[in-house]
Amino acid sequence: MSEDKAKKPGFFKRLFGREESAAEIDKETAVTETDLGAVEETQPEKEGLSVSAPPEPSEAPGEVPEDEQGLVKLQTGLEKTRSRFFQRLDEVFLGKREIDEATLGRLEEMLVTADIGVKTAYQLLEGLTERVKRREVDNPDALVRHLKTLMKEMLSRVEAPLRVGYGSEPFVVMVVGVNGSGKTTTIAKIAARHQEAGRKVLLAAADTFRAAAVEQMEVWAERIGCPVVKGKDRADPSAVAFEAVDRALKEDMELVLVDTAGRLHTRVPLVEELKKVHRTLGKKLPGAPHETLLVIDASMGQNAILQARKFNEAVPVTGIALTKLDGTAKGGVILGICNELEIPVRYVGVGEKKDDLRDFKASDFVEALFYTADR
Ligand SMILES: Nc1nc2c(ncn2[C@@H]2O[C@H](COP(=O)(O)OP(=O)(O)OP(=O)(O)O)[C@@H](O)[C@H]2O)c(=O)[nH]1
Ligand SMILES: [Mg+2]
Repeated sequence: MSEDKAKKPGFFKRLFGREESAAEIDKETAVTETDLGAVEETQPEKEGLSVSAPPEPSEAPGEVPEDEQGLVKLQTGLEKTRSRFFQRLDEVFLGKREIDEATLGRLEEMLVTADIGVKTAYQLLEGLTERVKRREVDNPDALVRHLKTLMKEMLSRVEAPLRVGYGSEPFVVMVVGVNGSGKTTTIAKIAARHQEAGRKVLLAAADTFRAAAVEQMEVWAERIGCPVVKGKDRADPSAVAFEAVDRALKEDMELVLVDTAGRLHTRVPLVEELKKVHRTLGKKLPGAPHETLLVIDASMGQNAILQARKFNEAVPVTGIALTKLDGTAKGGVILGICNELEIPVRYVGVGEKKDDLRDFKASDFVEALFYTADR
């Protein structure tokens, strides 16, 4: 990159993605910045899925091969995060050819107030400052390149896609998360993927807290073409989970996905309920659940980390699915999650349709974040 280019305002915007107006960003921020307590209240009962009708299935695949199509979705999904991130990075380097102390100060402020979390921000900053001091990095372009490398290193520590072990017994996944985070949708996406690969999948509607949750699960099950175990209204979720594993064992099912309620996670009853479901699964099938997947809505920003900690106290979370990356500018939270929680990130959700789930891959993620159509 020429230094002249770097000097011009808007350089990073042009280099890294489309421009997003400040008004758009503010609007997005205003909607999603809630405290942990407010999360439960502000999760909308959106039209569509959370009531009963899932969105229409994706169109038939076009010319783009599936994996590439998935990458495009990731790139598109990260558009808001990319715009916000680079708009701010752009401001840091405005009119700068070299990296001086003032630039580093602005970079510090930018990273610390980004959605990645203070601890993670300082870790990245430290790595960058070290390079600057050693004179290995002396211009904005090199600094951004190095930032990208550091991010990849950080994220790759938790890259561990869920590998479902198909054995003589069913592989059981218990899915937890606050209401509206995308649990049921993520279950449907995972189920569809395995069902399409010819596996025998069973869904367990153990979110018996509200009737609509069971209905939603049934609609998905029908669409995907797999059976669902449900209890009566307000049935004991553990009983549903037990029955599901029982059926899976009898019918040689290979994968069981257990949905749970997400409400009131800060109150004792839900925590106790989740513990009981977890225990019951293990009693019925030693070793189950083989995965306890925490679904987190990326737009929760830093609250996502708090939520993860709370759930992890209730049941040992073994993996994370980060959803709704497509609807937020706060996708940077993934860095904080990876760095502070050290729980494997299994999936990223980039839309409401059944194909909108990708295995989390650090390199793909960072490349998508830094993606520009011009290259
Ligand atoms: N844009 C987008 N929307 C998503 C994604 N995942 C889920 N959603 C939407 O988020 C809303 C809530 O999803 P659900 O799957 O019902 O969430 P839940 O955690 O099961 O919610 P409760 O059953 O109320 O606890 C629905 O409208 C979904 O379509 C995603 O990756 N991107
Ligand atoms: Mg649900």
